[in-house]
This record gives sequence, structure tokens and C-alpha cells, in this order.
Amino acid sequence: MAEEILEQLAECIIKGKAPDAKELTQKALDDGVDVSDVLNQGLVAGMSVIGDRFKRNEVYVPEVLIAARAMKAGMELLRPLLKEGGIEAKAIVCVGTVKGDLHDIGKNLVCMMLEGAGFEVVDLGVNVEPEKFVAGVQENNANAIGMSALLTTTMTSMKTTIDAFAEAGCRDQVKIMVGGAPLTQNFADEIGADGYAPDAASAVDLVNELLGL
Ligand code: B1M
Repeated sequence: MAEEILEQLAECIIKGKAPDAKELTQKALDDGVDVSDVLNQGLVAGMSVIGDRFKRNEVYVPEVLIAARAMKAGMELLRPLLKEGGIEAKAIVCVGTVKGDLHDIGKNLVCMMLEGAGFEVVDLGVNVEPEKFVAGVQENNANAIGMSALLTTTMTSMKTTIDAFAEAGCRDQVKIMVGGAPLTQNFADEIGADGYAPDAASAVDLVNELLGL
């Protein structure tokens, strides 16, 4: 019975049916299904199917955004219960678009995919100064950061941000991943990032790998 509802819930996420996802999340909770099962076997399971399809170019940005909206509808009901029950997120990741850069569509996709994979995401927004990344990690006890840049002129802010972590003496406490259309693995290596993700779904694989999860 519980399995059936959770399968239906995952299917709602895949199809991006937000009202149905909300209704089924509530139904699962009313039926006494464990909150973490609703999260992992319902919402996260659906979102990870979308993530895999996105990586294989079987679905595109609009489908991911619609699925993420459905996941958010369910998450709104779960979030307070997860907090109450002391159910911990897999890890905490601060994500932002670097200083000077206002592009946020890719960054938002990364946030949604990470949240969909069970991470707590602190969205630092756009035009994020290096010091704000450092403060974000320190204030939230974050395990990793994800930096996004869409302009060749702002890619350099990534290096400045990595330097700011070193200057603050906390470079070793955080895994740093980077992404965005003009980036390459070579660039990530050059600036001393821990990893590069070419797309939002790969960012989930990367942070899992970097944190050994
Ligand atoms: Co801008 N823009 N833009 N723009 N814009 C580009 C990037 C550009 C390539 C257009 C062009 O000339 N062909 C060009 C950059 C050229 C360059 O530097 N090489 C450009 C320019 C020049 C500019 C302005 C300077 C234009 C001007 O004012 N003269 C200006 C800069 C403003 C600023 O940031 N300071 C500007 C402004 C804008 C808008 C505000 C109008 C708007 C942004 C709206 C918004 O984001 N809210 C905009 C848009 C929409 C674009 C294009 C058309 C689309 C970008 C996008 O959202 N793609 C873009 C041209 C293009 O790509 N066709 C362009 C979809 C998104 C899902 O992809 O962000 O790559 P993307 O994210 C992917 C991956 O890269 C990865 O995952 C995502 C999903 O798979 N990823 C990460 C991204 N971040 C990651 C972080 C990670 C991991 C993976 O962390 C671990």
C-alpha cells in the first residue's frame, strides 16, 4: 500500500504534476508512511529519474523545471516534519552565481537537483562576492559549495573565491565544485577547484563523489 503511493508520487514528480504530488504526499503522511520514505522513495526517486534523463538529453530544461516544481509542492509539506523529526539532510551545499554575474537559470537547476537528491541547499543568489561564499559556508556549516558562471569575464571570480577560502583558513573544510557554460575541466583544475560538473544532474553525482556519500 505504502509502496504503491510512493511509486505514484515518484511518477507525479517525473510527469511534473504539482497538485497531484502535493495531494499524494499528504495522503502518504496521513496513511502513516515514514517521512523519510516519502522523501527518498517518492520525491527524490522521481527527481533522480528526471536527472538521469536530463543527463542523457532525453528531457530538457522545461521538463526539469516542471518536475522540480512538483517536487517543491511535496517538499513544502515535508520540510517542517523533517525538521521536527531531526531528520538530517545528506549534507549542506551553498550554491551561488559568482560576483559580476547575474545569470541564474542554470544555478537554480543545480539547486533543484541537489535538493531533489536529499541535500540541504543554501541558495546564495547571484552576483555573490567571494566573502559571501565564505560566510555562507561558515554560517551554515556547509560541506560543499557550487559556483556558477556564464560569462568568460566572471569565470575569474571563481579563482578569487577559492583564494578567499584559503585566506579565511577554511579551504580544507569545504569541497568546491564549479559549473557553467563557458567552463571546462581544465579550467576547474587550473583554479584548484575540487570538481567540475557540466550539467545540473552531474553536479549531484559530483558532490556525492567528493563527499564520499
Ligand atoms: Co546572457 N549571455 N548576458 N543573459 N545569456 C549568455 C551567457 C551569452 C553566451 C549570450 C551570447 O552572447 N551568445 C553571453 C556570454 C558570452 C561570454 O561571456 N562568453 C551573454 C552575455 C554577453 C550577457 C550580457 C553581458 C549581455 C549584455 O548586457 N551586454 C549580460 C550580462 C549580465 C550579467 O550577468 N552581469 C547578460 C544578461 C542576460 C539576461 C539577464 C538577459 C539573461 C539571464 C536571465 C537569468 O539568468 N535570470 C541572459 C540569458 C538568458 C542568456 C542565455 C541566452 C541563456 C543562459 C541560460 O540560462 N541557459 C545565454 C546564451 C545561451 O546560452 N544560449 C547568455 C540555460 C541554462 C540552463 O544553462 O546556465 O549553462 P546554463 O546551466 C547549465 C550548465 O552550464 C550547468 O548546469 C546547467 C543545467 O544543465 N551549470 C552548472 C550551470 N551552473 C552550474 C554550477 C554548477 C554545476 C553545473 O556548480 C557545481
